[in-house]
Amino acid sequence: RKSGELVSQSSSSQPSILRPPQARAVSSRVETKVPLTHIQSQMLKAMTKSLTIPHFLYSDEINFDPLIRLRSIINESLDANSPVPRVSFMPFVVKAVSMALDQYPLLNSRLEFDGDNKPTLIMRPQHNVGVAMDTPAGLVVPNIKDVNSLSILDIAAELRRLQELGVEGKLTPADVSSGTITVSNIGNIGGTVVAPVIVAGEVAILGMGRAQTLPRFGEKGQVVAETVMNFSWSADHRVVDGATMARMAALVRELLEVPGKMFARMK
Ligand code: CAO
Repeated sequence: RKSGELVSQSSSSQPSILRPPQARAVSSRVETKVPLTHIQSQMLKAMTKSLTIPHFLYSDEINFDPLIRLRSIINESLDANSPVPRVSFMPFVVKAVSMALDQYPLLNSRLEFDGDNKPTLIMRPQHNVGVAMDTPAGLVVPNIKDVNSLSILDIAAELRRLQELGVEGKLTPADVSSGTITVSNIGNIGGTVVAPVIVAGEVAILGMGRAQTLPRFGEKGQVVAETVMNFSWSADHRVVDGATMARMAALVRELLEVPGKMFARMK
C-alpha cells in the first residue's frame, strides 16, 4: 500500500472500516446480544481506568518532507542482510519521542497513590514506548523496551516482531506490560487528527494523523507543496502543565523536521 493511501477496499464498494465485523454478522432486523471479545473486555477495563485521568489535548503540525527524504535514502540502502527490509515513519517518531524524554523526563513518569492516597511521581529512566496496533482481533498496545539504547533499525526490527506477533495473536504479557509512554498512529488507516486516550500508568500519549500534501507558505511567502502530519498529544493535567507539553512537543517536532539533530543525539 502506498504511503497515505486509505484502507483497502473490500469486495463491495464500501471501505471495510465502515462495516465492522459485528455489523456484518447481523442480517435480520432483530436485536441480538453479542458478548465482548477478549480484547474488547480488556479495552473496556483499560479505557474506563484511563478516563479517570484528567486529559488535555495539544496539537501541532509537522513538516514531514525532510523525514520522507531521509527515509527513502535509508530504505534504498537496506538489503537482504539488513534487520528489516524497509523502515516506516514510526521508528523515527518513537526515537524522537525517546530523545525528547531525556530532556522532559516528567512525560515518562507514573503517578502513584499510597495507602493514604498521597500522590508520588515515579520517575522512570527506561523509555518503553507503547505502539497502538490494529490487529485482526482488535486494539493491542505492545511496547518497545528501552528505546533509549536502540537505533532506528533496532526499533524497526522490534516493531516488526511485535506487529507479526500481534497479527498472529501471540503477544506475551511481557510485550504488553511496563510501557511508559505511547504512540498511536491512526494515519495509516485514515483521519487527520485523533484525540488519543492516555494508557493508565502513563502520563502522556501521542496520536499521529494521516500524512497529507497541502499548500503552505514558504519563507518568502510563496506557496509550496508540503507533506504535513498532525501530532496530537494528550497529557495528564494533574502533573503535566500545558507549557511542559508544548516544549516537549516542540522538541519532537524539531528532531523530526531537522533529522540531523536526531542523529547528533544518537548514542
Ligand atoms: N500517514 C500516511 N501514511 C502512513 C502513516 C500516516 N500517518 N503511517 C503509516 N503510513 C504508511 C507507511 O509509511 C506505509 O507505507 P510504505 O509502505 O510506503 O512505507 C504504510 O502506511 C503501512 O504502514 P504500516 O502500518 O505497515 O507500518 P507503520 O510502522 O507505519 O505502523 C502500526 C505500524 C502498528 C502503528 C500500524 O500498522 C497500526 O496498527 N496503526 C493503527 C493504530 C491504531 O489502531 N491506533 C488507534 C488506537 S485507539 O483505538
